[in-house]
This record gives sequence, C-alpha cells and structure tokens, in this order.
Amino acid sequence: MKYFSTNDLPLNDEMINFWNNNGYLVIENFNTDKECDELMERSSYLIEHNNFNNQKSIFDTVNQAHNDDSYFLESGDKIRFFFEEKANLNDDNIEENKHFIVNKIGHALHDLDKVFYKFSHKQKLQDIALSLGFSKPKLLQSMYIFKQPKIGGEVVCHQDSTFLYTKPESTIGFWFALEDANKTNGCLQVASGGHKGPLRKLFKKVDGKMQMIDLNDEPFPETDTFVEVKKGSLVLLHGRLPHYSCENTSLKSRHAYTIHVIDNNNEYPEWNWLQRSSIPLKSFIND
Ligand SMILES: O=C(O)CCC(=O)C(=O)O
Repeated sequence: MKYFSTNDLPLNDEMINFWNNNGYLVIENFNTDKECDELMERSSYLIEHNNFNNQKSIFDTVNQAHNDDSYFLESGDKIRFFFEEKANLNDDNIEENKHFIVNKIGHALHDLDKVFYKFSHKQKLQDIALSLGFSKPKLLQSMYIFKQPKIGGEVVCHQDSTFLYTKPESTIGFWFALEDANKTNGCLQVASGGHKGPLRKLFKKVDGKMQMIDLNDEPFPETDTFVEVKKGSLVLLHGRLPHYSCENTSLKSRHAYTIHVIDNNNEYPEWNWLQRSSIPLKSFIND
C-alpha cells in the first residue's frame, strides 16, 4: 500500500508504474474537507427532500435483489435512492430514520445536481483521466455510498467492467473518500495486481432480462490490501481489479462518492444495464 500526493499530479512515472502493477492508486488530500463536507451536506439535503412514499428499493450485492427492479434499472439518467438490506422499511421508520437507512444514491448525480456537478467536473480529473490513457473520457455513472453505521451492507468482490462494459474495456472508477475509511468501518479491499487476470462475468441484458453471464471460472485472487484512507483521498480502481468492502458494523459511517468513467471511442453495448435515454454523457470539462 502506497499513498501518493497531489504534488505529483497529473500522474508521475512512479504513480503510473504503481497503477500498472497494482490496478489501483491512492492520492491523498485530493479534495479539501470543505469540498467533502459540501457533498455530505448535499446528500443529506437530497434525502431530506426526497419523497420515499412510493418506493422501497433495496441495493444488496449479496442477494442481488435489485437486478430485476425497474426503479434500479432505469436509474442511469436519474437521481434515485436505494435502501440498506438490513433497514427496517416500515413507513414510520423511513420517516424517522431516513438519513440512516439509505445505502446509496445513483446514478446521474454528476449530471443532474449542481453541487455534485461542481465536484465531478474538474480539469484536474480530466488530467488524471488522460494520464491513465483515456482519449475521450466520459462520466458514465455516479454513486453516493453511505456505508451506514451498524447496517452498512457488504459489497461482494467484483470487477467494475462486469457491470459497465465497453468494447474494448475502458472502465475506471474514481472513488472519493468523504470520511476516513478504515478496517473498522468497511474500507475498500483490493486484490492488488488482480486487474491482470481475466474478466470473470458480464451483467448482460438477454431477452429483456438482466443475467449474470460467466466468462471465465478462474477464482478471484484473495483481496490482500485494506485501502485505509483519510477523508479527501481519491482512489482510482481499474475496471478489472477485484475489489470488495465488508459490512460496517461500527458506529461510524463511511461516506464515499464514486464516478465511473469510460472512453467514448469504445463501443458501449446496448445490453449494459445502464442506459441513458435522456441526457448524453459528458466529459470532465468542456461539455
Ligand atoms: O464503496 C464501496 O464499498 C464499494 C464501491 C465499489 O465497489 C465501486 O465503486 O465500484
């Protein structure tokens, strides 16, 4: 595990080597505390002003209950709210505890909300994307992940290209720590170097229904690195890197914001779950 500094941005040779060898990269102090706090306050505002009466959609990577859920499958160009699997979803509890039972908000915060837009569209992110090899980086999805105290669900080990696939593959995750993330509150865990292995699965629409298609049965290598990071850190994740986070059983939340980026020069198949009917994809800047 190595921590890099914003002094070496966009990405110096050591960072590029680390990225190529390990499939992830941590840049500390990428965002100020104020920028992180603004996003946290905005997520709280969005929850406060959302009407939860008509939907009780759960995001649960263990049982994959959301896979047939149109509220989820049509959220690629919307701002939608997904509950924790362990949350009590009776109406009174939703009203009283709404700030502590949402698992995530997704998937077009970066396009549709002005505070998230400002956080997501920056020259320094564009510079990083170009250093990582993108020629036309486009922001495909964004998620605000709460990892709530006590009930924050596990995210099972996966490769992001399984869920956001381009041909050839190009997906990279930009994961922003809005609070300290550590072993106690369910930080990311990665299998360093595991991005050199094959893509194992594809989440693909077949005959109008989402299915998990096996491509390669080689098991994932064990995750060997706890990505413990401070508030303000940026973690870059290669689309083939197996990564995971355990349940948060602690009393402390672990808020994070992620953007997944693809190269617009690459084909984005229409069998991907995430389809955008209303708004074209934007770049980090000048779109
Ligand atoms: O934040 C987490 O716990 C998991 C995030 C993740 O898997 C992702 O952004 O691809």
